[in-house]
Amino acid sequence: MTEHRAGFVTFVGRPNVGKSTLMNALMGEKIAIVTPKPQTTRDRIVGICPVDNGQLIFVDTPGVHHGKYALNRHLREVALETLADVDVIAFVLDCTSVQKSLLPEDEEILSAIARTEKTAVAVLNKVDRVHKPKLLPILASLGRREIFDALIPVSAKTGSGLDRLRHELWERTPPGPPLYDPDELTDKPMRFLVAELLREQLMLSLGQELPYSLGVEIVRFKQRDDRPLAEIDATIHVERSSQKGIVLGERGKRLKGIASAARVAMETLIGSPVYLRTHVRVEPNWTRSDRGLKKLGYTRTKK
Ligand SMILES: Nc1nc2c(ncn2[C@@H]2O[C@H](COP(=O)(O)OP(=O)(O)OP(=O)(O)O)[C@@H](O)[C@H]2O)c(=O)[nH]1
Ligand SMILES: [Mg+2]
Repeated sequence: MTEHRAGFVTFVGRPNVGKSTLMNALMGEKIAIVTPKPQTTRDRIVGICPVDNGQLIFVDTPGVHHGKYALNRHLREVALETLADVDVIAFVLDCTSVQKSLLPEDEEILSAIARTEKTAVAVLNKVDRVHKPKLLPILASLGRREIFDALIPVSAKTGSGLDRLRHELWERTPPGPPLYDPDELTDKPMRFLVAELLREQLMLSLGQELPYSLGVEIVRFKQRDDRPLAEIDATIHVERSSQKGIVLGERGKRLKGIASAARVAMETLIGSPVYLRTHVRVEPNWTRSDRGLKKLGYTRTKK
């Protein structure tokens, strides 16, 4: 019998490169929400994946972005702090947006990875969208850095390269006993996952700017004892009263559609009918101050 292994692998990179899609694809389960908009993920999220004789534990992180607000800084710190707590680092790039040069955020991540002196691999995601020869300059440039043990082109969307990626990560997982209960899928409570599903629908339905101003708080989550029904009350926080009107839409129609889509997703997750009530509240400029972040639960205490 081979030795039992268990270890943490984090996905780190700029926003929108596909870190969350990648974690979900490797898990075969939807753990983290995914949208076409940058800065979707706001917390570190653990996905526990059973593999042969062991556990591969994925840690999804927020995208590293040099924005000026407190929320941008918080997300960057959450991501970079995670590097210290894992066994293997997977640096994720979107090969449709990098051909030759890396952005300052990428450089910052690379320096942080180098400082950890940990095992790292580079994952070039979204290969379904580029002509393979176009990858050569970026592969060469990453190779020259001497930070990465392996350079792995993948498509989280089509699944191409994922078996190799899983294998490469597993090869680098240290020996050790299981770190989580084998029946667990994530470290996050149902309340968190449910809030995320509503935030996902809000982000998908609202225009370019608004998604960053949105925060979702589950104020009540109750599974009924007398029948299979989860009763959920959610508060959607926005930063300005004009945004409240946009979220609600004409006679509340937009929010009704969003809440209905979120409810369906929650029912799939929970496995029972859901009664979802939503309420929109203005929390002025919450993304711009540490106080605002704290109010919405974005604190840096780990896990
Ligand atoms: N074509 C293509 N699209 C992809 C692939 N992987 C992810 N995407 C898309 O890229 C967008 C961003 O994906 P996410 O997984 O949310 O990216 P992320 O890196 O987690 O983003 P943040 O949480 O904002 O840091 C979504 O629209 C995904 O569907 C891929 O392999 N190919
Ligand atoms: Mg993400």
